Amino acid sequence: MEASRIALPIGTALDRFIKNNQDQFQYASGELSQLLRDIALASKVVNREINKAGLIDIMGAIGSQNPTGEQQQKLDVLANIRFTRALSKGGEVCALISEETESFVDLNNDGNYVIAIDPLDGSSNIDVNVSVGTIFSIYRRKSEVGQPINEQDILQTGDDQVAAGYILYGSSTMLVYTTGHGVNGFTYEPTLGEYVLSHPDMTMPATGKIYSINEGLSNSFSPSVKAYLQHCKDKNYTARYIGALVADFHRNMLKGGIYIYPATAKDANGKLRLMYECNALSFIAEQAGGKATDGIRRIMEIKPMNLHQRTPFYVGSAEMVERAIKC
Ligand code: AHM
Ligand code: MG
Repeated sequence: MEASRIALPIGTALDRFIKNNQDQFQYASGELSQLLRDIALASKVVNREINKAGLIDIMGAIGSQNPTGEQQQKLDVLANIRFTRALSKGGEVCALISEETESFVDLNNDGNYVIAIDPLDGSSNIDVNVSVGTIFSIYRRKSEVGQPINEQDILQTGDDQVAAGYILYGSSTMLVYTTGHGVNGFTYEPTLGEYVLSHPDMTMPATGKIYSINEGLSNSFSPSVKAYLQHCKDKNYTARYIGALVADFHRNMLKGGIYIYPATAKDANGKLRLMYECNALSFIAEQAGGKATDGIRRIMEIKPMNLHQRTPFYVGSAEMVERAIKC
């Protein structure tokens, strides 16, 4: 019923927006809407904890490592707990996969959805009060409801996502998501405790002047990545790198730019995880008119072989990503 949908104005509360757009989804039964609400709710709790991180003793490393060998921060762990709890309660989710856990969490065999989440991305920024984010992808299960979930349900490609989004905990907190019908951004109004529509129908400029890459690693970049960086310099582009993917991506989405995490000598497949970081941001980028590739293929076409698989990642304004691919 596309024709009857009312375009909601800036300032519309997230709940109302989700409800208004529910029928865009082919399996509309309210379950996906509920999941988005659950994610929004958990993000408010995480936002509160991040905001008080400097005040109480929840900052700093917890001492354990996550499955890819990095040190976990206390807030990583807390965020993982908050999102897992929020997504477990309603019964819609059959399996949850998280950057912070080795294997998937088997939830409810009657649930229709699989969620992949990076509960707190860019967490090395926590101790220095710089932006961090949450990234999520939502998939329909492939196997029959009621059956135990299997590998097919878990290892889906980015093209199978039915929704994806991120939360940016920055100078203000924003939730940006897509269900495959464009991208909309909501800003958190802390005194009301509500996300309100602030960035309707977000589109990424076709080109821009910002390039975001950890250039400190450039000695180990391939000649083609070096050539693209030279092109950026020849064009007098501006380098901007926060070191928190959501924040770098969000800025480039609004202003036009490219984010690159290429293969390096240390990480032959780059650093970023296909299932927790790259797929969701690729879905959003494409929905906003941008592009995302590993240098050869669209990110969303890559068939994951394991949960914590990494991939080189080039994402952003379409013309800039195309130029990088040409290199
Ligand atoms: P994390 O998921 O362990 O936080 O790592 C992902 C982060 C991204 O947010 C960021 O863009 C990248 O790692 C920065 O890596 P580097 O410090 O190697 O440039
Ligand atoms: Mg991450």
